Amino acid sequence: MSHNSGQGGQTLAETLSQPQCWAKCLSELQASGDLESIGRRFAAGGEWLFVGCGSSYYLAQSAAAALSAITGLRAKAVPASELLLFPEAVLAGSAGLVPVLISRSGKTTEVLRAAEYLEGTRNLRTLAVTCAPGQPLEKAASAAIRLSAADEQSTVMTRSFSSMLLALEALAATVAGDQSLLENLRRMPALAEPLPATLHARILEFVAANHFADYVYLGQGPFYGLACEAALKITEMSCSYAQPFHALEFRHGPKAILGPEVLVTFLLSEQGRQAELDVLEEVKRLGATTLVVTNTAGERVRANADLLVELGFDLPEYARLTVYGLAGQLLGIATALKKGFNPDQPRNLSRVVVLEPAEKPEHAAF
Ligand code: F1P
Repeated sequence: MSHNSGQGGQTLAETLSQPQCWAKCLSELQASGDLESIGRRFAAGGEWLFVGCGSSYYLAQSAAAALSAITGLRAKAVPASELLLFPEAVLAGSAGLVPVLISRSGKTTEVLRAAEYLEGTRNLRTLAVTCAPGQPLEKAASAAIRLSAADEQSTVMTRSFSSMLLALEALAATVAGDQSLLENLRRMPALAEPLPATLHARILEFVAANHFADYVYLGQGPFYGLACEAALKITEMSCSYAQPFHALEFRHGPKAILGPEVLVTFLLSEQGRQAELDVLEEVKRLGATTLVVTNTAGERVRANADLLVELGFDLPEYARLTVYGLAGQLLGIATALKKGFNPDQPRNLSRVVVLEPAEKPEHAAF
């Protein structure tokens, strides 16, 4: 069966192609030697700043958390607009900063202006991460990681998100000199290969059998950015209302909305597992429907998950991070189709947000 025909066929085909795409991106990066040369060039940096917009910002959040855990270096993520509008707050106290500008298209105005500001006004050397070589971002930055194989035709980002995150994890492993993590990252795509098709079928069935009014996505540490991205997927594709939270933050007010028509998706970490499982049990007790993505499900997960996605990969947590994005992408596609939306033509969205010069605020950085 071709996944390329009909409504949402393009987005679905790109989503399902991820394991092959990851393998290709990693082998091209290995062949080019880019990660080693970029790692050497920026190794002296004491702090990393990941910058993007939309999905690329959420990927920046996960990449910052992953880089800190892998290298022990300080890292944070901001939307490009925050850097442009509040540069003193974002850059306060930073020394030896390595800014990483993330943009699938390499054309998003805010990201380009951030690159120009950091390179020009701040005299900092920046790294671009993009799926579109030859675009203005690559020219504005001092170095670039290019992932042409991950580019999409779709407006909504799926494999570009996961592949750019994977490349940044491989860069972190290179900076840390962690050969074992690099090898595990390279083993991951083959292990993930059977997952998209089976998960797609299960999610279609789950969506057909249930009605949801609201969507919540929970994750801690590097999973928080992935939770934000999953919420964005269902919003972009199906025009549903969705909110992401750090899992334990959900208790502090938001749980008021819980009921059977609220689908709560948990991206369970290993590090925070016990505390996150307590939230899962509470959410279930309060009557919500739950979707759990985890590597290994124990009894507590099984008893509280309405839909369980158990990866079962013999890999460390940071080598399988990108795979946790798949369920949210497929849920977005299935929900869009059920609600009569076409994921290939998301309402009100364009593939790139390009601002006219007239919209440039009167501010030093912007
Ligand atoms: C980022 C982005 C997308 C989003 C939207 C517009 O683009 O915000 O995440 O889906 O349709 O662009 P980029 O800077 O990564 O190209």
